Formats: sequence, structure tokens, C-alpha cells
Amino acid sequence: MASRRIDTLRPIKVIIIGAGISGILSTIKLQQLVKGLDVVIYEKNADLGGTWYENRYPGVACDIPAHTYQLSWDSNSAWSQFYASGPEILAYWHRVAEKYDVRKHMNFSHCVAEARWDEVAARWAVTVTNIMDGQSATDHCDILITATGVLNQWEWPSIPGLMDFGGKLLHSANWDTEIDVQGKNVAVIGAGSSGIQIVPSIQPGVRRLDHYVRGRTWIATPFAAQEIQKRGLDESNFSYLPQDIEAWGRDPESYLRYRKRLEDTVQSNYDVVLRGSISQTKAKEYFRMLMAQRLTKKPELLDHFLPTFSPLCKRLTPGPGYFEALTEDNVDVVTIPIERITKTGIVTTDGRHRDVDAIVCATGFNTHFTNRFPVYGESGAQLFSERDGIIPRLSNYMSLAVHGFPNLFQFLGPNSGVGHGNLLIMLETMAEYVAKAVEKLQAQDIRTIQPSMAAMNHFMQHCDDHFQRTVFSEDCSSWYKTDGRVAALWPGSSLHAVKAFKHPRWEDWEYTYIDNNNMS
Ligand code: N01
Repeated sequence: MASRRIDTLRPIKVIIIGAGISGILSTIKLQQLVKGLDVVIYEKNADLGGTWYENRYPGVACDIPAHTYQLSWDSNSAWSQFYASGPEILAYWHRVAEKYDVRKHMNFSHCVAEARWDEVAARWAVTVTNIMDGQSATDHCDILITATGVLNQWEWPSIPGLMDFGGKLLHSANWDTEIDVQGKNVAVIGAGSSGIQIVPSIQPGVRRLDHYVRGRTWIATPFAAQEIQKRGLDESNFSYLPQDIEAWGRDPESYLRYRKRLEDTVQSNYDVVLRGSISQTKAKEYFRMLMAQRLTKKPELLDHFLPTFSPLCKRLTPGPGYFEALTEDNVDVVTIPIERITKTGIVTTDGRHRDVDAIVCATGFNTHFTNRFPVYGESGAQLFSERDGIIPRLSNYMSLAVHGFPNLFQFLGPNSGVGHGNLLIMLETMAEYVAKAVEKLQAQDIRTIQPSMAAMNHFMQHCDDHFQRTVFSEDCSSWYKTDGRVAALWPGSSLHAVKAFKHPRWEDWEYTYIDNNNMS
């Protein structure tokens, strides 16, 4: 069938949307596994880094240990903190992009407006707007990879009067670094991961901090080494000192032993997410004890913070310094609901008005996966399109692809997040899977590849069966759920995901082939 010489490669063009961690990883794996590729990355921001480029709020940091939040094969043993800061993580990914020569593919300030499958050419037409000059152009590719992230569509909360506020208005995910809140009266609305990081970071410098807490979050770390040791639950101690970092620099093997021990702990005990499991009961007791211990200065706060739902139903957050900040004299925790915002402050439903100079909304994101930019597949069908307020089932195959959308792979779309374990090792193996698929397409003269409808349905059935056994589907407000269904998470542990991605089931995919005899 093939008329091309055996020693020539079929040229393939790949467009990757997004220059965050997924886009960088995908490019590295494509470079490593496939030859003769033309890779173009479009990124709406002015530089790489995705989440870590965009989130610049005070205190922004990783909420899992930094030693597990890095490439498996390219360790940084010198993380200055156990939960590294956003700028330190961003600097790591800058170094990675330089080292693996990824930057040359990147086009910054280029926002994708639309992607449309051309059935005749078997290519994607991608319309891109250059934000600097407003000009739009259409580029084409054989393979389209969306690496557009999940937690980046920030929204103002719908609180009456918010836009009438006359002071400084900030959102955690769109922080204006020119604004200094030092010495000011500040309100922080929201007690999710972002609010929990912002509060201890700004508390020492502000005059007064009113913290408006509506939803609850389990705030505890499974790595509270001293506590773990005291209770004899684990012999591990993961804390380290500057001299340990120096020693690791001299002896990489000893660092790798530390890292492995930590990773083993992060990845183990998936049964903690299973409803009614012994681990779940133990975690609940243990986290309750840790929260109470940290609030001994103001024990009355515990009632306002202790969640009624199970640990891990929504993202667990370690919250270093958070409870300690809440017990300081310049902090007022307000649990009475907000009624409205005025020109000068916030009114709660008990009629009390508190004047503030700045309001920080740490109120989260739209995480619906729908209507980001239109992606039109076979017969013009639109991917994950919300119409008249109705959110479709976000059906997909192994989070990577969707039937009806050939030659399209996605990172951090539905069912790709991690509720327990490590996202990075999962992204690495996803990137490897996608690179293998592109290599297969190139080597076997495949024209189109897409998951079969049956395989996609099986995967979605597995998601339904799995999640109903877990605490993720309990009633708690969490971005893991869309329209009441756990849509953001991988259905299993991250180790399960790694195993699934390491061994592609090619029989789950449908293929069409190039007819070389008819090639012009
Ligand atoms: O957002 P959230 P986030 N009035 O949605 C409250 C990741 N992350 O930006 O629960 C009053 O979790 C809302 O209350 P309720 C991480 O995965 C990672 O903090 O809806 N309050 C809640 O308390 C995380 O899960 C890192 O009742 C209002 C809060 O605002 C995800 O991002 C760091 C309100 C929003 O919490 C999102 O975290 C930071 C209103 N009108 C974040 N509207 C890492 O370290 C909302 N709230 C990797």
C-alpha cells in the first residue's frame, strides 16, 4: 500500500493550545518519541507557565509537596519549602522549557478562537487571534492537542453591589500586583485553597482582615510529620533543613531516596476516598484532631470550620499558617452570610456593615468544561457545548479524546484531575500516550484516529460505577462536580491512571488510513 520510501517519515504538523505544564510536557514527549514533527504552540498569555503564570496572589503556593510536583526524571532537590511558592514553581518550569528547547515552538499572546475539523483534508483548521495587534489567521494541523488547563476561567462572585464597591477589588486568580494592601482594612471572601493561602500571607501586614467564610474545607496535611510520629501512625518525617538541601545537592542518591519515600506516601492509601472505608474514618478523626489542635487559641472557631462532609470530597488543603493567622487580633472571621456590597464595604444578613479599603474575592472559577472556545468535529458537532443553560454529559475516552473529534487529544479536560495522589506523574504518562498515538499515526499511515463510541461508553460507565463508591460524589461544594456529577476527576488513583496510560489499548480506537495510491 505505502508508496513512500521506507526511510522517509510522513511529515506531521501538531498544534498545541496552551504553554502551561501540560503543553510543555506534551511537547517534550513528542520531541522524544516522534521524529519529523512540526510543533506549534499557541498561548494566550505573554509567557509560559499556565496556572503558575496567572496566579500571582500573595501566598500562592503548591498544596502538595513540591518534591512530588516536578518531572519524575528531572528532580530539583533544592525546593526551598515543602509546599513551594508559585514563583519558585514557575522558575522550575522556565528551566525545564529552556533545557528541553520547548520555547522555540511557543507563540505567546495568541488566543485560539475556534477549531474546526475539515473532513475532506482530514486536518484541523485553528483560528488564532494575535492579542497584540488583534489580527486573526487560520493555521492547519494533522493533530490538535488542547492543553488549556482547568482552573483558569475566574469569575466574580454574584454578590449584589459588588461592582459598586469604591475601593480596590481583587480576584485571587487575576491579582493586580500593583495594589498594596499593607496597612489597609481588607475583606477576603472565600475559604477554598486560594483564600486559605492568601489570609496568612497578608494578615501580618494589614490593619484589619475580615474573612468571610461560607463553605467549609478540610484543612489538614497528611504530612504533619511530628503529629504522625507522636501517634505512631508512621515513622516518616519529611521535614528538612537548609543543610539537608545542601547534602542532597552533594549526594543525589540520598535525595532520590527521600523523594521516593515521600512519593510512596502521597500515592498510597487510595482507599481513603472510598465511602465508609476504615482509612476514611481514621482520616476524619485525625484531621479533626489536627484542626482542633491548631485552633486551641480560639476553640470556638472549630464549629465554623469543621466540615460535615467527608475528607477529600473537595480538595484537601494543608493551609500552613492559616488557622494561626485566624487567631490573631486583627482578624475577624465572619460566618454570617453576605447580603450585599456597598460603595464602602460589606453588609451581612444581620444588618451589620463593615467598611473596608479592599475586597479580595478568593471565590473560585467556572469549571464547567463547556464553551471555552468552539471546537467543531465531524458533521459540525460542537464539543462540550452548553446550550440554554443545559450542560451536556462530558463523555470522553480516558479523559484524552472524544468520539466524533478525530485527531484531537486533550489534557485536563473532563476526568483528568486527581483527587488523591499526584497529577504530575499522570500528566507525564498522558503525554507519553499521546506521543505514542502520534507516532502510530505517522508510522502506520493512519489518516484519522478517534476512540470508538463503545470504548467511550465503557469508560463513562466505569466513571459512574467508580465515583458512586467514593466520597467525591458526596454532597459538598467542589469543582470536581459539574451538574451534580463528578466530572473533573480520573476514576481511580493516580497510579491506576499511570498504569492505564502506560499500556494503550489500541483496539479501543477507530482508524482510517491514507490511500497512498491516490496521493498527489
Ligand atoms: O476556589 P474554591 P479556590 N459568597 O472554589 C466561596 C486549586 N488551587 O480558588 O464552598 C461567599 O475552592 C466558596 O464557598 P462555597 C485547588 O484545586 C490549587 O480557592 O461555595 N463565599 C469557597 O469557600 C482548588 O480546589 C492551588 O460555599 C463565596 C470559596 O469561595 C481550586 O484551585 C492553590 C461566594 C471558593 O473556593 C479552587 O480553589 C489554589 C460568595 N458569593 C487553588 N462564592 C495549588 O496549590 C464563592 N464563595 C495547586
